[in-house]
Amino acid sequence: MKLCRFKCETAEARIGLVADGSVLDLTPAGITRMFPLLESADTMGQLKRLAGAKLPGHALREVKFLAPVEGQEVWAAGVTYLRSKTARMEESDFSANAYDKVYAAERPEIFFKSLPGKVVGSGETVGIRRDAKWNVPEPELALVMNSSGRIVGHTIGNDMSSRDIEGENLLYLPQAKIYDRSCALGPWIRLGASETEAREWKIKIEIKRDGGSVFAGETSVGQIKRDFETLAGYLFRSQKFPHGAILLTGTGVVPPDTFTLRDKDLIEIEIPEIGLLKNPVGVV
Ligand code: DO4
Ligand code: MG
Repeated sequence: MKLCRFKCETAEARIGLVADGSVLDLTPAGITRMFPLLESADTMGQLKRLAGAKLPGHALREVKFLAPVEGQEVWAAGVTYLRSKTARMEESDFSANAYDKVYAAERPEIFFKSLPGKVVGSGETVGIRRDAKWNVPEPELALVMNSSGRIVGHTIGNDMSSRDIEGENLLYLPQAKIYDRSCALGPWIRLGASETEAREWKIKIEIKRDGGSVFAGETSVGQIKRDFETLAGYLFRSQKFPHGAILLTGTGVVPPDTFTLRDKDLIEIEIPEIGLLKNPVGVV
């Protein structure tokens, strides 16, 4: 089941279920936030009952999907794929040892990525920093956790990164990762998939410029070195998330070192079992 936040005709955010090319509007049934559903011990049962109720539907083209995030902070795990470790060790002699060590260490790298209100949804512009020369998208599977730390769903994330800033000095990582429009999530949350199922999924990315394709790549979720419970467990250690949390699981696709994003590029990230996250690029 795919749970979404969307707008249609009016400015208010509505909650819906995406199925068969349309969105079933759950708002008239009193569902005005995803939060209670994600906290519920029987999310799927509740949604199945709602899916059978007489509720209005909207064609996909009539709605604007909003980032599927309410009060959740967004965090990110790093260097979870061998590809990410190798690329980062090549990017910086200064930091190579740190990346090598964190890949092998018991404790994962986890960093803060975004406040919920700063996340952009599908169709909205993601940012590249005006003071960076080497900017890339990072297509990642995102875990959606409720306030108990239970993984209740998955969505698609883009952990936009400025590689020259990150490569200059590891202590610049927050500036390479956190700035306006640096985090995209969407288009919605896929509920009910186990980790075993998710590990079969592919993550695909294509970057378009002036109508043509300038980079395409893919990876498999199964290549993530750490299991999801461990990643979620570290995030929730000694820290409470009363609104739940979202955790990006790391990138396994790195464009060649000659590639940098440009203003007006279009980034498409697809996990077929979830959907397509599509964002134009703008300088911030
Ligand atoms: O340590 C740098 C960031 C790593 C990251 O974002 C990733 O591997 O996806
Ligand atoms: Mg990343």
